[in-house]
Amino acid sequence: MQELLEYRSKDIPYSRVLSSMCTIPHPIAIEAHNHFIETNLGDPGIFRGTKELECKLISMLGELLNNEKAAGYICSGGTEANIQGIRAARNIKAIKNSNIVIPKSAHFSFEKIGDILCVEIRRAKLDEEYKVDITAVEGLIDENTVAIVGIAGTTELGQIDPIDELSKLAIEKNIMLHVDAAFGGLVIPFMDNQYPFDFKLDGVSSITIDPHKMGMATIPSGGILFRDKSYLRALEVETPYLTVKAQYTLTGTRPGTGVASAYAVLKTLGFEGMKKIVKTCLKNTKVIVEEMEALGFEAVIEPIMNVVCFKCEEAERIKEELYKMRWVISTIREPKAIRFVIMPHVNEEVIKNFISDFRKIV
Ligand code: 0PR
Repeated sequence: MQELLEYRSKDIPYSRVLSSMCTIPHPIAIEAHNHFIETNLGDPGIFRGTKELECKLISMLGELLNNEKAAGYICSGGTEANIQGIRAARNIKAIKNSNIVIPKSAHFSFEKIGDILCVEIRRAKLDEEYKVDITAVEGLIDENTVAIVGIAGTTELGQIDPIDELSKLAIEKNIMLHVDAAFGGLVIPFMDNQYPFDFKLDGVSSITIDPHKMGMATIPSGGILFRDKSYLRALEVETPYLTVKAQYTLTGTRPGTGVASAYAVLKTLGFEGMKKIVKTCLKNTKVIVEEMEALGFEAVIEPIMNVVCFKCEEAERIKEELYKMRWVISTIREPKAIRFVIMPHVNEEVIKNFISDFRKIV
């Protein structure tokens, strides 16, 4: 145990991390997690209660995303959720040499998707606000396109694509629309400004929404939700010797801890509690913006959610200098900028400490 703790002590605590989309789990999430440590949803006939809980959580998330009929499961994270969303689209369409059209701003998990699923990945350019350009998406669609993708909360800038327009396009072209709301799914519903991004839009067929990001659940807890359960059938394989006859998940053995912890947080905080957390993160994002502007930095876009980037030619050097001081920030390449994610652990005190060290560097 001593050996383990020595290694663990080398990790950088979240109080010095301004680059992560994960955070310290909510205390109720940890308690819930501990009760489910031995559960395996890969064999739901054994873990019947945990499976029932997963169904309840999916209904809860479905309700949040404006669709009581939503079907899906809690997975290892946004990567698996995106894989499964596209895999369902590919299997349903069953076209040879299929392709998907994604925004240039899409998360790198789509690189893996192209490789694993053998679908061609077509990247549509962005407009001046870093949202996907609808005309570019339309221009890339052809008879082999099985799905288009929109991002509700881009990894780098927290921008939201025009999902309503993508939805119209998906309906018109009779193809699927997968929305990657891995981060934004548990932010946007709780913001004062509303952005259409969920199943309320008829063209949306699947949504990635990760409780282990803004849902403050324990890792791993990702989410994939489909418009209805017919999509899950496109993912099924037979499981002859299990307590159930088929499996639609990507992994076999999978933990129930993420289900329990995500459920516990949402149930305990409720809609109003989540709203408060999001409000605080947005307020702290404003604090960072004010501090950075006072130092002469300009935001790449006015932050929509609790992700913000500041133009900086020396972003890489500054990141390295900060890392030597045990601060973790991130950078983006286009445009060259410093990136912050203002998660619940990035409170006013963390910001104050950070800015004080940041000033020394710049
Ligand atoms: N989709 C979007 C929009 C994402 O931002 C991410 C991850 C994913 C999908 C993939 O999710 P998983 O990593 O759960 O498979 N976004 C962060 C990123 O790659 C994840 C992250 C979290 C990175 C914590 C660093 C970190 O410390 O930047």
